[in-house]
Amino acid sequence: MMFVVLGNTEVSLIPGISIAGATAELTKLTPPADAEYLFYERPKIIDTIPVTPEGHPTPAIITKAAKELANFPIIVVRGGTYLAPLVPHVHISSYVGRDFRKEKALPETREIIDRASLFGEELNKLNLGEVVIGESTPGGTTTAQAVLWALGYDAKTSSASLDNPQPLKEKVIAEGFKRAGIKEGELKDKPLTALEEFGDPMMATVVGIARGFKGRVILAGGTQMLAVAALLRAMGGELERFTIVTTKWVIKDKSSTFKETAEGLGVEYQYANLDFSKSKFKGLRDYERGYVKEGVGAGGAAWLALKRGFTERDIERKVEELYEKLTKN
Ligand code: AAM
Repeated sequence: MMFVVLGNTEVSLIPGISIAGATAELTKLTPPADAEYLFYERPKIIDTIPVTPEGHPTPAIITKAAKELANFPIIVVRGGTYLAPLVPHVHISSYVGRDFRKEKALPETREIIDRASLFGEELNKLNLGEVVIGESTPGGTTTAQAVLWALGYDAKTSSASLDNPQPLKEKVIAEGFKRAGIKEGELKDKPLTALEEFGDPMMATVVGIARGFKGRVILAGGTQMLAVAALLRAMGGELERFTIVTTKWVIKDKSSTFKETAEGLGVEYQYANLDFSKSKFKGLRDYERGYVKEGVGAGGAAWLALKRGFTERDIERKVEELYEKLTKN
């Protein structure tokens, strides 16, 4: 079973920080549109799938391809977004993360974690064994880096962009740390405070579900899931039952410290080895150059399909087919 947790943060509105949407304003719609696209031919809330300003398609296309091939269930979870997705979903909250340069990002952290963990506890009764949890949270690599720094990890998170805006992220985080009056590592024993000050509702929701559910958890994402793992560890959890499953494009990203940070944290990871270099479409071929990379649990969804006997080539073919459909209608 797969969950896709939706979150928004005002951080995605800072010019230049996120390209997980055609414009900064449209990043507000990316999470619900990603979720809707998993179930329909195109999103409902907006007529086109989320794209970068240069038109690269959302990684939800990979998640959708894997889902259509392997037919596993996906439950959408609204961790906290501006708008509700127009698909059946679990409602945890409607709180959007605030701009942490100006105020606490998520004063509602405890409420979100409590509700999400109640949901996780109920899942125990379904004997699922394992769950895969993905995310869609534009601007989320910046909140993830802020949380990792607050917890004492000298990490660089990845980005939906080919040019990871690290200097901008670092400036924004420095402003947030100044506002909160803290230094790197100062919240290493205070994960809840780190989340309140710098986090986003996706992280709080995944932490809650992961603490309530007692089975194996596949954290389906890139460097944002490192922040989730770091929070879980700081809360005293063992990381043995967690594996981060991401994509080759995150592993290859030299602008981030995915491998080093995962190893430092002691969390296991795997990746899906998809290859779009032979695609007919530039938007997909550009994934090989480092655009987009991961999101909407793409790596974890591919992993689920592979486990059910499909191959990477099957997934690539299905993605191509879905993209073709979008260009025709
Ligand atoms: C989610 N939807 C996306 C997308 N993601 N649509 C297009 N491109 C993406 N990369 P950043 O911090 O740079 O905004 O990256 C995080 C976002 O990128 C998340 O929403 C993740 O799911 C992915």
